[in-house]
Order: sequence, then structure tokens, then C-alpha cells
Amino acid sequence: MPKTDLYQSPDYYLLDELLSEEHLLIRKTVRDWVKKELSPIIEEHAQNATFPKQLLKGLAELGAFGPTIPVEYGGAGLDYIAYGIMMQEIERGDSGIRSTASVQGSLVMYPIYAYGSEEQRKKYLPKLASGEMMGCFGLTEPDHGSDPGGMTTNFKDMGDHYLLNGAKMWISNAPFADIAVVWAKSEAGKIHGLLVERGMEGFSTPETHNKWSLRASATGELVFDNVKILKGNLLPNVAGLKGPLGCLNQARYGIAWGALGCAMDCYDTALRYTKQRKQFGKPIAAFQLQQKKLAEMITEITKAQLLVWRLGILKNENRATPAQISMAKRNSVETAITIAREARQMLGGMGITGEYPIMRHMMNLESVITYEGTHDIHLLITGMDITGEDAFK
Ligand code: TGC
Ligand code: FAD
Repeated sequence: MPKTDLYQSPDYYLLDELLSEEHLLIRKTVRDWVKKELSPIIEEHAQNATFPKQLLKGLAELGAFGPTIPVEYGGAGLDYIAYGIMMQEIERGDSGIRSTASVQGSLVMYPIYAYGSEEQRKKYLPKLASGEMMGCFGLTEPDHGSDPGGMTTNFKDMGDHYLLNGAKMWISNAPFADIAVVWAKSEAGKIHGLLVERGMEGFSTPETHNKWSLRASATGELVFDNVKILKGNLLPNVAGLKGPLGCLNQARYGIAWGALGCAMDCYDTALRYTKQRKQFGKPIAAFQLQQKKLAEMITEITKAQLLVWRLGILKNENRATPAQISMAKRNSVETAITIAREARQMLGGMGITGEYPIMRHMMNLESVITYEGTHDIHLLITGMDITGEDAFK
């Protein structure tokens, strides 16, 4: 059922004053699009577990595919604050749709831009930016998630081509992607990125069903059975785990902003609801227990807003470290999931329905807290950064 989207973003510390006119315009443009195009249809897609493909064109027109990729390759050529704002507004609508944008921009376009040849950049980037071509990113395997360095997907040098074998699992956009950036080991055991195109013999992308989370996002496997890969499809300018992890820095940064969008939407919804809903003769917002929840929510949102804004400035200056990005991703997702759980209770029975976005955000965030590095992996990254001790192995 189409509903009116009344969202207003909380800005308790007047942080909008830190944004430029251009940032504010981008935010308004994306927010208007989310209200008009995404909000009216997303609940039905989530309930039916279908991906709203009709949104792809609009996302491309907003510049959400490759916001920081230079204009000459079809990207939007924007700074990192603009990229963060876009992801926040889109994820405010739905984490699954932000996922699609993150994967396309940060995990497909970024590696082609950062590690690809000039020929690969020119061939793929403009089509990916316009949404004419969609991509996915294959790092995780059935037996190697948090520990991608243990991957077994591999390729052999056959002289004029490579032969790729193995499988990837939990891959966002896989069921409809035209191209996959796949990380695989050479015979020497070095990790490389390969561009695998739909239609290559031996390459299939079975869809993953029965998800209770990110239901409006398509997830699948990538299966490689002696797939013949032209040598020109290897990304020439990176080798080793730092290749895929470098892409994750980009995507995790977007999630740090994006997940906060869910937190802000849940807070905004709960604030409006509790001011209107009356029990015992007065609005439930007048009860101390409800005020405690709302006050704690806005405090945590404000702290997280400051963190991601500062991280954006450091990214713009090329000074943000991977560990700083981990801290922000972890903090934003934890903030969002805690707020979503509290907000759901504040709406009572209505909180479990699709009339409000809270339960959908809450379930989506169960994936967001796991992908792009789990909550605990990011904690261990911070731990290693501050102590110098590696507690992973
Ligand atoms: P380790 O020995 O620490 O590092 C190996 C090499 O990588 C370098 N490195 C990084 N480089 C760039 N950025 C980073 N963030 C980096 N972290 C490490 C490191 O310097 C080293 O370089 P070199 O030159 O010395 O070789 O690696 P490790 O095997 O001990 O693993 C470390 C660990 C656990 C932190 C890492 O592997 C990790 O982050 N695990 C989590 C896996 C993960 O995040 N997977 C995400 C899959 S993609 C996804 O979820 C997409 S969801 C998309 C959506 O729908 O939005
Ligand atoms: P595991 O690594 O098996 O972890 C299980 C638990 O063990 C976790 O709690 C973890 O924190 C803990 N753990 C692991 N190692 C340690 C340790 N050293 N110390 C303490 N605790 C530890 N991947 C892609 O490559 N591309 C995608 O597009 C993509 N999209 C996804 C979409 C969805 C909806 C989901 C759910 C996942 C997606 N992923 C994708 C995969 C995602 O990145 C992995 O699920 C994630 O990295 C965790 O790996 P795992 O599921 O194998 O869990």
C-alpha cells in the first residue's frame, strides 16, 4: 500500500552547517527521489523478496553508481562527504538498495578504476555508471568469510587464457549482474582480481533464497567450472589481499554513513508516533521511559553523525586509515540496530507491521552488521591498531 513518507532528518547539533550548498542540494535531490520512487514500493518488494529493478535507472541518474569516480569515466566526481550523504539517504530508504549502490560503486567500479588498465576503465566504467551494466563482487566463499585470505577459488595460466575454478557465496547483485569482480588465487598462491562476464561458459549465479534480511536485495552464488578467462580480464595493477580489502575500505565508509540513515529514520518514526499515540490519557511521549529512549537515541545519533563527518573530511584529505573506517562502520551499525530494536518496541504492535519501516530496517541491519566485516572483526581491527597485537589468528 503506498504510504506518505514524512521523514525529517534529525540535526541536534546543527551539523548541516558543516555541509556545503552542493552537499545540501545533493541530499535534497536524493531524499526527494527516495520519498517519491523508493518509499512507496519498498515494503511490497521486501515482503515479496523481490529486487526492485525499476530503481536502477534512477540510482544511476542520481550519480549513486560511482559518486567519487572521475567524470571522464562516467562517475559523478564528487567528494567523500557527498558520497556519504548519498548512501545515508538511500539506506534511510532501504539497506538493500544502498547495498546495490555500494557494490556497483565501491566494489565493482572502484577496483576497475584503481587496479584496472586504461582499456578496462574505458570499456566498463561508463556503462557501470549509467546502470547499462550491473556488477557484483566475489570475495566470500562457503568456507572463507572473515578469513578471505584462505580462499580456494583459483585460476591456472593456460598460455593465451586463464582457467577459473571455485565458488563464491553470499554475493549481492549476483543473480542479475552482467559482470563479476572475482578474487582468486594464481598457481603461485597470489590473490588477483578477474573480470568475469555473464554468458562465459561454465559460469553460473544461482540465487540464494529464504533470507529474513535484505529481502529487497538479490543475493546469490558465483560458480566457476573451468571458466575460460581472457588474459585482458585480469586487473593488472594489484596483487594480494590488499586488493579486495582496499575496495572494502570504500564500501565500509559508505555503510558508516548509510546505517546511520536507518537510525535516523527509526528515531524520526518513533518520535512522531509517540507524540501522536495516546495511552492513559496522554501522548506516550510524555512518559519518562519513552523520553529516555528518545533522548538516548538522539545522543547516539549525534555522536555518530560527528564521527562520520570527521571521517569524510579525513577521506577527502586521503588521511583516513582502514582502522578508522572500521571503527565508524562498527559504531554506526551498532547505533542503528540498537535504535531500531528500541524504536520497534515504542510502536507497540504497530512496530511489527509494514506500515512503518522500523522492522524492515531492523532485519536488514542483521546483514549489515555481518557483511563487509562482522561486528567482532571490526572490533579486532581496532584492537590490533591500538595494541599492535593481532588477535585474529
Ligand atoms: P592481513 O595479513 O592483516 O592483511 C593482508 C594484506 O592486506 C593489507 N590490508 C589492507 N589493505 C587495504 N585496506 C585494508 N582495510 C586492509 N587490511 C589489511 C595488509 O596490509 C596486508 O598487505 P601486505 O602488502 O602486507 O600483504 O590479513 P588477514 O588475512 O590477517 O585478514 C585481516 C582481516 C581479518 C582484517 C581481513 O581479512 C578482513 O577484513 N576480514 C573481513 C572480511 C570481509 O570484510 N569481507 C567482506 C566481503 S564483501 C561484502 O561483504 C560485501 S557486502 C556488500 C553489500 O551488499 O553492501
Ligand atoms: P564467519 O567468518 O564464519 O564468522 C562467523 C562468526 O565467527 C562471526 O560472528 C565472526 O565475527 C566470528 N569470527 C570469525 N573469525 C573470528 C576471529 N578471528 N575471532 C573472533 N571471532 C571470529 N561477500 C562478498 O564477497 N560479496 C558480497 O556482495 C556479499 N554480500 C553479502 C550479502 C549478505 C546479505 C550477506 C549476509 C553477506 C554478504 N557477503 C558478501 C558475505 C559477508 O561479507 C560475510 O558473511 C562476512 O564477511 C562473514 O563471513 P561468514 O558469513 O563466513 O562468517
